[in-house]
Amino acid sequence: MSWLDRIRQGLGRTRESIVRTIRGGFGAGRIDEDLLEDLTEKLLRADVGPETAEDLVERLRAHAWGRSYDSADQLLGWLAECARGMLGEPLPAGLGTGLQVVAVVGVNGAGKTTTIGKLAALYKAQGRNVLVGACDTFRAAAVDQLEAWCVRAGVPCVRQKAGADPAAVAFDAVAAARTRGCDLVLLDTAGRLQTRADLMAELGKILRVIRKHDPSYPQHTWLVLDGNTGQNALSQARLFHETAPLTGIVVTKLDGTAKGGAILGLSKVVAAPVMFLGMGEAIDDLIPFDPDAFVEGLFEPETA
Ligand SMILES: Nc1nc2c(ncn2[C@@H]2O[C@H](COP(=O)(O)OP(=O)(O)O)[C@@H](O)[C@H]2O)c(=O)[nH]1
Ligand SMILES: [Mg+2]
Repeated sequence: MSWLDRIRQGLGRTRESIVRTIRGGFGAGRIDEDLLEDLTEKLLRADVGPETAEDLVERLRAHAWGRSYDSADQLLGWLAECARGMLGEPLPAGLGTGLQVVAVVGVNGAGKTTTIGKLAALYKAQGRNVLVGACDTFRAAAVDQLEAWCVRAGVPCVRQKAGADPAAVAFDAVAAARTRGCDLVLLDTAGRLQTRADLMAELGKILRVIRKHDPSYPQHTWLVLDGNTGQNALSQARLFHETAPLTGIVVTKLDGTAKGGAILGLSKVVAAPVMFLGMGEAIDDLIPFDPDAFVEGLFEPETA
């Protein structure tokens, strides 16, 4: 199956919810105030989330005000065009040259450790010399989980004992990467509630400490968001961005949710692009984000 097919397949539940709701709610009609109001409500029922629904509906207003449409499927097509406008252009491939440091952040259970395992395998397959740092020292089990992923991916893992200072582990991991001539460091960090100031301060310390190696580190800070969180993902993105300016986003667990549409609203919150989608628990279930395939996966009904 191609990546594009896998995006479509992974978004199956979200698409079903959107398509069923729009088909069930609209026949032929005209884009007027009543319709837009009704549509907002239906999009909310389809778990698109209030900010995203509002943005989408305003775009439809600008795109098609006063126009008549023949069927719910035509309306879906217009929504797809508007949704596409909410996403940026596909990313140029590649991370940059020289040692690249990626700090992976997010709330507890979002899928950070799993995503790091998948990223390690993916970049290794692209010829990168990868090293992983186990900076989630909060629980011993977290370090073991990460190490198991590193064994699967075939990359080294720098760890210390549970309870060690996460910033010290991050510093050591970058040092080890330089010594070994690695060109990519992935730092796993402890899950933190974006509303807990002390934990956010700890994240700030990790970033400050690795800058002692080189002020450009980490060149990448990727936020991992659980696709099930829907609209709350936007507030997570906002708050993490304040502590650790984000350069990329990974959305996980899209395989099991109907709330994938909320992602459309992310671009309004942070400039950081969605880079990958997590579509399962296996090592190769990480798919590069493609905006065209994503929009098709959300709005385009199955062709019989
Ligand atoms: N179905 C599915 N499960 C995932 C995905 N990514 C992570 N998980 C699961 O989510 C749970 C939490 O993941 P973990 O990586 O430990 O989250 P962390 O606390 O952010 O490090 C685990 O049971 C993972 O297997 C995904 O893309 N799809
Ligand atoms: Mg973890």
